[in-house]
Amino acid sequence: MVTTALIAFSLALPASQGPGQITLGPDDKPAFANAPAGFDVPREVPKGTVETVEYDSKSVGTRRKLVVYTPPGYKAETRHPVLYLLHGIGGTEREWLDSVAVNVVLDNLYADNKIMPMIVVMPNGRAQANDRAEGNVFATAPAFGEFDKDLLGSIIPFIEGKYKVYGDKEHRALAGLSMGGGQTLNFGLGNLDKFGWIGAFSSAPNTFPPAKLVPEPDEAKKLKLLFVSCGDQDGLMRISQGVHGYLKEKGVPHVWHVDSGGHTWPVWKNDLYHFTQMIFGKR
Ligand code: FER
Repeated sequence: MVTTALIAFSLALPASQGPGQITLGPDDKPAFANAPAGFDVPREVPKGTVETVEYDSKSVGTRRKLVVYTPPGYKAETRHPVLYLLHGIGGTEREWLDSVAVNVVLDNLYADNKIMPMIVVMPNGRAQANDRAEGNVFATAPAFGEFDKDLLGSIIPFIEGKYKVYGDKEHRALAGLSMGGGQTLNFGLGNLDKFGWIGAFSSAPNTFPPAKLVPEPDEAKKLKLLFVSCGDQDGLMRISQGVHGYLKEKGVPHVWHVDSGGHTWPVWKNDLYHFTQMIFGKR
């Protein structure tokens, strides 16, 4: 397993060696305060459930794993909205859960009446037969580009068959960090009929150029939420800045949140805390 810390280290290289120089502009500031202390610490509140399940991937041709969180009180009779949450280049379907207790964050937010009850699906975005984070994970980048076929063709139908969920874009969100942020922008903005809520955290160089991402700005304006964020010390900042600048120029409403921090988990935990409160409406 290649740790995110190693990738964070490589992205913290001096600008001359790293992926890009960071120059902050006047728009590049936080949209939110930090999540309150203890937001990710278990409390005496009703608990959701986490399970790992397997599905047949038609596009990869293998049986693959994904992690599913169902909220407290989930009953198979009640329909729920679904957030598909994608990991980074060094991760697998376990990365979000192993790095931040996604279930605890959501249980606490739910107990505080701050989120709608939702199912969170954490798939493996490396769409290839060996989908473990082994060896040179950067060499697996092309497989992240193939993941849309698996997500749309196998994962979403599997989830909608197995769980009691809504099947429309108003009840389907896509979010991810780094490689998963790029996938979210590429696949979410590329399938505006499928996703109503999009959250791209610290997106990586797999992100399509803005004009390819948003060829028809009027269509993207119909999204319920487009959330773009990055840490102010992240060597990949220029990618998110480019997306924000283009959306602004084209008048596409979006949240632009520049957190303090690098290409690291404190930033993504905060994104999870805020993004989940903004999707699927209010209780
Ligand atoms: C790159 C730098 C970073 C790249 C991918 C990443 C594909 C991804 C980082 C992550 O997911 O944390 O040049 O190229």
